[in-house]
Amino acid sequence: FLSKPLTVGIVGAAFSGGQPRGGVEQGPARLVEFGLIDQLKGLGWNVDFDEKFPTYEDFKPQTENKHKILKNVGHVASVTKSVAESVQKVVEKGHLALTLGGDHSLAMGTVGGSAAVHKDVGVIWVDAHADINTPLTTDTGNLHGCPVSFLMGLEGTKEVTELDWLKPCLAANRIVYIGLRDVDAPEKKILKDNKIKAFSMHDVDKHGIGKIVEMALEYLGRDKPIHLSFDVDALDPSVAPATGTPVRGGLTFREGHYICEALYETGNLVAVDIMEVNPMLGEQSYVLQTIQIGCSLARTAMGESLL
Ligand code: B3U
Ligand code: MN
Ligand code: MN
Repeated sequence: FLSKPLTVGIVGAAFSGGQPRGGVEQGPARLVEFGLIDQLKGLGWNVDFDEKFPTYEDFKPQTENKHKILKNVGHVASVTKSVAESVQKVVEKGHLALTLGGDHSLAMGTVGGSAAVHKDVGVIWVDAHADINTPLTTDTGNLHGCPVSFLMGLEGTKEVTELDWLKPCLAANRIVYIGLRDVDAPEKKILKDNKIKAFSMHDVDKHGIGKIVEMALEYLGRDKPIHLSFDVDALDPSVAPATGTPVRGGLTFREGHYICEALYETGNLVAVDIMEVNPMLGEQSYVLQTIQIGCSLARTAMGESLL
């Protein structure tokens, strides 16, 4: 699905408005500062990168949030719309879209953008959380817990008119989760009712990560374009501590990287998101460790191998 010579378009999504903790908007800048661009060039990629990516401050709406529970809807809507346009442009050119987050509400934009080009895209959503709350089920009102329901157009999403730029673009059978371990009760019901393929940490323990990725690819189709949306909180907090909602019992360092390596090997990746790196959380050494991992996940998804 990618044209030669291989080119990656970097979408720096410096945005934290889908959740309450500041700092995650600094993720992209810190990943770039750490040398990600040169690392990707070192792997042989042409890198399309605009140094001054938007801060999205001027995307703030003039009007107040009118929703009872959902927070910050107008801002999330305008930012995700812009991200969708950026990702779509990259993918249309036959380039890999690498989005650096930023919180995971941004995936409404990233998946929206890739699905606009590839109707049959399969999403591999690596996360501790299912991020499939709807406006009717969310407890927190944080939109980073809801992007998948908006992508699917589940009950209650259509009423959120700010987000109606996003048309339902993801069928329930075009996503596979890996790493789940903190799923709200109504989300469990949504996963069940819609027969959504989800591998929890229990399944990773049971089958091993090799088998899990194989089953995920078998399910989505080996000849289909793939969008990897990687929330670093899928990793164990001992591996990636600097993130807003860490949950113990997560993927090991190797399991996380294995997923990226195996998806690269398919040759079918069209988009990769590295989300929820928050450089403001925790001690400097923990922050650095998490930034390093954000970079190495991206590199392994783009061909860096151990041998
Ligand atoms: N399910 C909860 C918690 C959560 C979701 N995603 C993250 N946290 N990172 C919610 O807010 O919807
Ligand atoms: Mn997430
Ligand atoms: Mn998460």
